Amino acid sequence: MDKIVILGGGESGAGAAVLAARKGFSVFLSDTGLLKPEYTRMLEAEGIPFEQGHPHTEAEVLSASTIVKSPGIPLSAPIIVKAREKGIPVISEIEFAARYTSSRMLCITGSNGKTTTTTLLHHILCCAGIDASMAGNIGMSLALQVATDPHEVYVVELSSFQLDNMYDFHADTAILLNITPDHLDRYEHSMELYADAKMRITRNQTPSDCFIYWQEDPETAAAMTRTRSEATPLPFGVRRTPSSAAWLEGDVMHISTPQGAWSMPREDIAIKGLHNIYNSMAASIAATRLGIAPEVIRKALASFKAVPHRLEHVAEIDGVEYINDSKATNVASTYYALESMTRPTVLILGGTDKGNDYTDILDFMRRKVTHVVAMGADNEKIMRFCRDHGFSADDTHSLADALQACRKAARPGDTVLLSPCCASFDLFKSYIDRGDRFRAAVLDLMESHHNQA
Ligand code: UMA
Ligand code: ADP
Repeated sequence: MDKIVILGGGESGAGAAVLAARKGFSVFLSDTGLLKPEYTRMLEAEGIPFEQGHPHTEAEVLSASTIVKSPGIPLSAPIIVKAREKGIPVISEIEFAARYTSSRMLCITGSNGKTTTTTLLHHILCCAGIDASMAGNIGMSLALQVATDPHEVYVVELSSFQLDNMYDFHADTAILLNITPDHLDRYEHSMELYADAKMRITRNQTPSDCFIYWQEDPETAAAMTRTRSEATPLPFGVRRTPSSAAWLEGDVMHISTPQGAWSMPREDIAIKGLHNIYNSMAASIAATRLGIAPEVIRKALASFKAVPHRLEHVAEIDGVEYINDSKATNVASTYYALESMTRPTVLILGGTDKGNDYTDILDFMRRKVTHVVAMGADNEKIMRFCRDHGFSADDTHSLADALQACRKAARPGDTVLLSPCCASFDLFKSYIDRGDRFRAAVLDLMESHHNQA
């Protein structure tokens, strides 16, 4: 019997193990850390042997006929290098899961906007009465869904880590939102390698499939010269070109595909900011191509609720609006957060820096930011940037101090924006923990304010 070894026992690995067991393989799962109880229970219920809390046992792993690698494990991990030297195929959970389903795959990648666009497209499909589910870099793993809770259509958010080990996978619809620097430590600090990983979303596509991409993105254009796609191109952007499938004319979004053409005023779209217009264009093109009626798509775009931690309005206190954009963990996402600000802004920046070049946001900062509050274990780089460019700034090392500094700096009519440009791991468990604690602290502030009034 073929032996499948699963490396990593998180959401991805546990799901892959269950699917492999149900498909009759001999399965072994190995995790160097400790498994969450929910995953231990899952493996035990299926009778799947596993090891945890110590280095991968080489003899077990290297006797596999196929290895399914969790996305968090880098390709440079010694066990992966050894497996590849031995000629053992190393695939991702998505590649493995897709072998056991013929459901339609609508796939989304990009440096920023994946979760928003995946959730939006899923919302449109649900509004159209389609049996669709989200998978990939979001929610329940694709493998577990294929094994236990199958759907007709999957809207799959794909990270470059997942794409790295995809070979025969085929996306009916591929969306590439944008390519800006992120996760470069996993790609030998090469934008080209990172961009080429993103382009793997178009592998195995044929002219009956479509490739939806942002045509004004220089990195995507460069990557497309290296990787030719057979899929029907359906590009979007602000400006209309002869090949455009979506564009803006004044404040109206236009969609035009062979399956239908329609338009919608920008102000009727629930999620705000130019970046969300791009996300709306991508999701709308995909939905139109599936034959969903424009009225249904328009209604869905108007009723969509922003995903938490992405430009999430938290509260208005003393005329100051507080916005949680904790998911802005790189420069490009903060750039678009600032682009969408309509009021003078007190900006909370900081955390684990990924080699950021803050000059990319300098223009918007000059136009919109009245004060910076640095919030991180080490704020030296941000403080120096603020000094060099004449921004007043506070150097804080906790959420409580950061919020106090914001309270002092913000005037009625201002916005306090948490859009940190950085990962969260210096002071918080994750971006979710950072955003949740920011939201809770602001809501506490609002409550004590009401009690005083
Ligand atoms: N591990 C080993 N050996 C190693 C290194 C790690 O066994 O050498 C183990 C760890 O101890 C851990 C497991 O591998 O138990 C972790 O695997 P993982 O990091 O791949 O995490 P999963 O829980 O399986 O979640 C992964 C994705 N995580 C990452 O890509 C880091 C989830 O995306 C995804 O939802 C899930 O698979 C289901 O497909 C999360 C994410 O943070 C949301 N993604 C990154 C991002 O959005 O920036 C890319
Ligand atoms: P991802 O899943 O790719 O990380 P999210 O939808 O979670 O994307 O958004 C991450 C961050 O990027 C948030 O701060 C959000 O406001 C911002 N963002 C969302 N869409 C885009 C886009 N198309 N371009 C740039 N930034 C975006």
